[in-house]
Amino acid sequence: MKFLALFSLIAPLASAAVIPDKVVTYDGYRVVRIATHGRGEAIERRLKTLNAVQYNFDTQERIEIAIAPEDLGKFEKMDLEYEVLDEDLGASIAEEGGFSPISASRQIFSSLDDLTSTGFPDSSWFNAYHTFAEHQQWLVDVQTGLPQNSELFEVGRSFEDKPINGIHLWGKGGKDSKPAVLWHGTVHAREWISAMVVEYLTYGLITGYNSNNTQVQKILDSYDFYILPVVNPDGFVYTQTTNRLWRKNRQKHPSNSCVGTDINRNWNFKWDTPGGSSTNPCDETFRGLGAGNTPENTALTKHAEALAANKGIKAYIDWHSFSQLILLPYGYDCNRQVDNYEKQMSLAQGVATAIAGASSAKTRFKPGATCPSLYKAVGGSTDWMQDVGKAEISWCIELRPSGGFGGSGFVLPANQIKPSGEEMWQGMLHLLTTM
Ligand code: 0X9
Ligand code: ZN
Repeated sequence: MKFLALFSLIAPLASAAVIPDKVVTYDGYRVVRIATHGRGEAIERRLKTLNAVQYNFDTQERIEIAIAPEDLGKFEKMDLEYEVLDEDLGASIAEEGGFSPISASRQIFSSLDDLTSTGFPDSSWFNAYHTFAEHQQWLVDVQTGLPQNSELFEVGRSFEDKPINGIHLWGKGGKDSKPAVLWHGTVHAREWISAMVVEYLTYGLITGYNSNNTQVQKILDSYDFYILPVVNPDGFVYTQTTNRLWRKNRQKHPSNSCVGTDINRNWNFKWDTPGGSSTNPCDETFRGLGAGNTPENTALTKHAEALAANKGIKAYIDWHSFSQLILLPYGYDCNRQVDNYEKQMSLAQGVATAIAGASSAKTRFKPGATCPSLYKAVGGSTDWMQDVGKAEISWCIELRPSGGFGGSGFVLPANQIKPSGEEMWQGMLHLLTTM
């Protein structure tokens, strides 16, 4: 009786207290590539006993995984064939550098209206990674560079009620008068380079238009751009406060304590197809309890539907990292080819050539259809945009580094932001002038 009374006093207190998640430092984590020789699933099961984060889902040939220092001994005893990709992931995260945590004076803003411009940004923005609050401010600031031909918009709110917003740019003929070019960045929280590259391209369009660059003017006169650098704000903030390698959103699920849904498995197109997503809320590719049931996906779908119903979607690009790939649909079926495959492939090859020509480093990007060239992925954005959104071009671009690693996968040094942006600018100039 006494115990019950005490318990009923403590229980509400315990459930009211929000215990913050433990911060993961990744100090001493070793990233390895294990050769699986077709035994991927069995090896994956053994690796699940370790405190580790898996990077890839196509385990036929290899598994790339970051292993916690306390489990390195246990891993060695598994006697697997492997190579070391990163001796100390924590050290790479430190080298990524330049990121300043959200300070009390710069909280997450509830609305864009709360922000006033601090002036048109300079290119030093691209010397470092930034907080979500800074990305929001940057949109406000960059918009002042093209006040008559741009506006900011919000497509909806995240699970934690953060704004999912973007910038709309247009040229001659006024807003919403041309077919849409739609760009999404940072659907996967840990893929930080994607927001920076999307912003580099935005910066190029605005500065190019203003400096009377005829090529850029022609592009903006031909298409309405809808650019959303961070479509998964909750996940993105979580990578900066708690866990650098978080991928999903931060949605809670009834009757399961694991958090998060992969927004790129949640699109309402062939969502039920088995094999290209997970039904387990604890997995990185959890598809959600229903198609389109993430608040982020609901907002993005509604926005894309409106563009499709207006002047149509000319080109959609979902910006991810890493592996340096230009991925065409389909992800859900390895045997189905898009109707305009020749056109999309030849454009993608042109983009890859333009990227390689952008610097003496000759960065290689490989074009191909998602399922045959990467893996089966169901409920992905590009399949939806192709078949439901009726986009003419629908790609997922996996940015730097290459699959061979040039840093540590998702953790790319900040001094690679500008080169990544520049090569992609050359790639996009090709696409936007020839598509
Ligand atoms: O698995 C994914 O969602 C993407 N790769 S990532 O390593 N960035 O997670 C590939 C997505 C392929 N495209 C679609 N399925 N739409
Ligand atoms: Zn991704």
